[in-house]
Amino acid sequence: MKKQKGMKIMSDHERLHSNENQKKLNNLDAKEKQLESFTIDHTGKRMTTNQGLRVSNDDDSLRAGRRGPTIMEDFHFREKMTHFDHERIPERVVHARGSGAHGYFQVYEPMHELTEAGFLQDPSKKTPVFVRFSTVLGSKGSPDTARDVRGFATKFYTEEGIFDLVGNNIPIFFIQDAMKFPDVIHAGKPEPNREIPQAATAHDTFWDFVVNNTETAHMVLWVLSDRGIPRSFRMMEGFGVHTFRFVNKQGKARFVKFHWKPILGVHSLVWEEAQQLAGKDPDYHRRDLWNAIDAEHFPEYELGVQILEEEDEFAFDFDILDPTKFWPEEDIPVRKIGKLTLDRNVDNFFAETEQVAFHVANVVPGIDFTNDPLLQGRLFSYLDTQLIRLGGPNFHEIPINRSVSAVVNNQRDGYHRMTINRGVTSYSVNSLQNNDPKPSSEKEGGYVHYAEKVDGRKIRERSPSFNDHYSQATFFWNSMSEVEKQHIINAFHFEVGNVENKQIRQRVVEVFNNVDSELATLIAAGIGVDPPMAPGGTGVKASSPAVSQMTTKKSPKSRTVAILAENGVKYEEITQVIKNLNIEGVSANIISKTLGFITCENGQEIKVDKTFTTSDSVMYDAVYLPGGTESVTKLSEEAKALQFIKEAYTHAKTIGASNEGVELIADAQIYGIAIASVESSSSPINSLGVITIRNATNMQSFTHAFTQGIAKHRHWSREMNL
Ligand code: HDE
Repeated sequence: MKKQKGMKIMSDHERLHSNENQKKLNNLDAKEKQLESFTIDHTGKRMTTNQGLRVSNDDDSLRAGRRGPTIMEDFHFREKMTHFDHERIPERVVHARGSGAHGYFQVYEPMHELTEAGFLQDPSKKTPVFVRFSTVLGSKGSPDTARDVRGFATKFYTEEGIFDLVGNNIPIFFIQDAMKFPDVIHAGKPEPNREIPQAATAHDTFWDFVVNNTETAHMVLWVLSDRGIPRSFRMMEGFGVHTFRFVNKQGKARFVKFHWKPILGVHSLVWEEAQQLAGKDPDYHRRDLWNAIDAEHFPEYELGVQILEEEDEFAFDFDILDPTKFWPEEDIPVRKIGKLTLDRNVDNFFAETEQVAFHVANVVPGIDFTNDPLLQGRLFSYLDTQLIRLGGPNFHEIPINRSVSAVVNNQRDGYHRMTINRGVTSYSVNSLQNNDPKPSSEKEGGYVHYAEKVDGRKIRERSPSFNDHYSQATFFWNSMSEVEKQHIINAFHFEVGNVENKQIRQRVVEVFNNVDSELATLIAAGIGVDPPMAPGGTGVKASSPAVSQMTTKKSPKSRTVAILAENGVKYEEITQVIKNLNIEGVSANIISKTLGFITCENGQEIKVDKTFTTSDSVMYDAVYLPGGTESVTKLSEEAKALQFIKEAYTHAKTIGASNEGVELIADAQIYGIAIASVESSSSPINSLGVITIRNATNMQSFTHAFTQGIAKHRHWSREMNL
């Protein structure tokens, strides 16, 4: 059942005395109750000023005579305009473009052996969460589908305080030391003289940084892989990236890496599609997330952990404190310990998604840090950035950031302080108020940092164990399927092909020659520079099947199909297919030349959802072409319809066609595949994900084959056929 939202705000008196609402509130979780008390619904209400005064006219300013000047006395005008003038806050310096949703987390079994974290103990308990997904480089209004890393930040509102898992969709990072973060971001952001290009790394400064800071090589390969252009926030993994610590009640610590594994599998767009979407629907991922939750296809991710005993800290040929390295799942398996479900869209983007403030240092007892130098720097940056972005030290009081456990301390004052702290003392130790609030011992739930032994001289030096920049990059390259490798090469050709400085382009080839000679040679072939001068590579032969997307989970659930139809379409065919698709969790849109209704062959009317002008094949996962001579003839004369089909084919999407609809495949100039003919039997024919049928008495076997095709996500072998 969808959760009930949008209750009107009430006074405390009303709230206490409304049994019905009291019942509703009791059913909401702690965080929702808290948010609800700040939520207002305007329905049926009278307009007031911010002082609660009823407003008599909101259209005309107060003026001296009908054609005279506005009068200073007009407090309503001044208040309205002043508020408007101040409605913007600085966007995030990175991850400015994002989308959020509410949900909950449930652990599968008590985790006390590994950690004392309270929210990881009771499988019957739902911990409220808020998740914000984002791109990194683009401004707040930039397109969702830019090639970039995606942020995956989760705020757990636990009973012991807030735990923020501020992760990305790639398990490693560009740099090894936080000191370099401003540099890598400055290099990736638009160039400072003319502020070009927006939300893109395909420019000189980024690649100049890469060739001069070779620790980036591994991450660059990941971003240029399909991971850089996810199909949906719902279909990407999340990673805590750094090595963290789990500590149990007995004080035993282990190293841990956090993973989010999407139930729908890990899937990506194709680059051309991502570029088209940036223009046709820049809100593609935001819309996808919102629509999926609205349709109750709640996004789900399992929380996975990789655990390493402290005594194995040095058992690997990389340093576990180096954030440019991941732990191969084949060596350290990912144990799935719980599930995150996102089941509620926000009520207000600004109040929730824009004002949410994550901080890597927000941890609970049982979760601790390591000396990863990137993590150490982040522990400073996140609190600091909120001070400018949210305008002062009280941002933890903004509803979306409030802890559900009581916040009690001697911190006072500052801009927009909401809490009214009673009493005369705001210091400790005090005797006037019994030294309240008192700290808690570890036993009473007080957070105690893991007592790691640290001993060293003050130096600005990197550990030699961080020096290998290439072995895992080769390992990742080796793990890619042929199709994935080709996509990476294409991405290099686009990215580095846009670099104007030839010397930088040449150096890209030299840097990636250290990873793999074939890779470097293939890069060079598309960017107008020489192939590598000498064979390179690291000699790493191993691979990690877990990092390839080819073996990921497949499901048709929540996918969308475009059905192209005109007057004269076969009613039985189209309605049976839609019904069967819906049973499989696939939704369908009918697309035609104009909005309104189309009249089917039997005279029945069907509503049109979108037109060829308001939609595009890149907005759908698959295309279906139903039969009906008149409909098919009209579509065959509609250039945009034929382009729709051809483009879906080029982007390796499933295409289904029945009876006369099959003819549109050749009309769209798709050749070289087997399709059903008039003489065919009534079984569906599947050729490279193009599923056709003729002469069937019902559409069951067709829809079955079609849905299986959709579940595959893309038919990559088709790319080799183009
Ligand atoms: Fe962030 N990062 N980051 N980052 N990061 C921010 O904090 C920073 C890094 C990540 O949806 C900022 O509130 C430094 C790695 C996400 O609101 C800022 C370093 C990972 C989000 C910041 C890193 C991330 C941010 C900007 C290198 C994956 C968006 C706004 C030491 C594990 C959170 C803000 C949201 C946001 C600093 C590297 C993830 C400036 C200094 C590695 C998902 O504080």
